[in-house]
Amino acid sequence: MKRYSVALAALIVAAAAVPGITFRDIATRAGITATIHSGGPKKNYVLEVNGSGVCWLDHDGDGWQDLYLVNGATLAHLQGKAAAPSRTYLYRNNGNGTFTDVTLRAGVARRGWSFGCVAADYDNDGRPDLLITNFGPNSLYRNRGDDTFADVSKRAGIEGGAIWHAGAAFADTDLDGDLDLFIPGYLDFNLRQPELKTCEYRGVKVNACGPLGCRGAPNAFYRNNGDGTFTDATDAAGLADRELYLGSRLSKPCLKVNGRLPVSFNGPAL
Ligand SMILES: [Ca+2]
Ligand SMILES: [Ca+2]
Ligand SMILES: [Ca+2]
Repeated sequence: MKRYSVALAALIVAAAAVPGITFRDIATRAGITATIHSGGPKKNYVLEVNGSGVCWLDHDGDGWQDLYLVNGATLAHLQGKAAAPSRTYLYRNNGNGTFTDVTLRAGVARRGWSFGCVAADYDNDGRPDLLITNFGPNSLYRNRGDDTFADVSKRAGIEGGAIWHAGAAFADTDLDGDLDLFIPGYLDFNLRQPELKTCEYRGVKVNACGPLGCRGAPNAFYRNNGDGTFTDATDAAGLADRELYLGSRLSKPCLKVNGRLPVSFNGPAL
């Protein structure tokens, strides 16, 4: 658990190397005060090690980028022994350096263990929609255009089953004008697996040793049908992950190959 800060440490370090550029942490003053959870402080399971993602999107079309914060949960919640400690957050940009929490009004509060998000206009209505990748079935929220979203996960057919999803990417792979969707599976994880063994990282004993020896989870590629639904075309597209690598991050290079955007994801199981 940690207090979320807009001033990311990596950015601060990078800025320090550039004369004349400095960053200040203004998260609290800006009204971004969400608490982000990722298991307990001991990090006995690999599920607790990864943090969660953020999306910038202008959900209400006022020209100001709004902020969506994905959130995690606890093992007790996963086991049904406790309520989720928090939820996801949508902060509306007020255009004056401050943000307002509009999550509940917008209908995008999700309580559970989520990892990533992608803002994209999957239904081509000109408004950004939100895909949330979860430990478990994924979530898709359609932007209604009235500052609210509809949960269309089941109808869209992109939930993907009870596996660990981390990253995702939209791309119009067949050039029909509709964004298709690739969601790699990360780890085949359940709480029956043993807790992490303590290891050393740069001479310090830590519990978070990474997914050493864990099997990966399968990928899914969904072709956009253009009517608000997707069809699982993983095998037909040649994107089935027979070796069960660990898919966690995605990139869409600007380079086009034969007029198409290639999508890559990270490498083999450790
Ligand atoms: Ca906005
Ligand atoms: Ca849309
Ligand atoms: Ca397409």
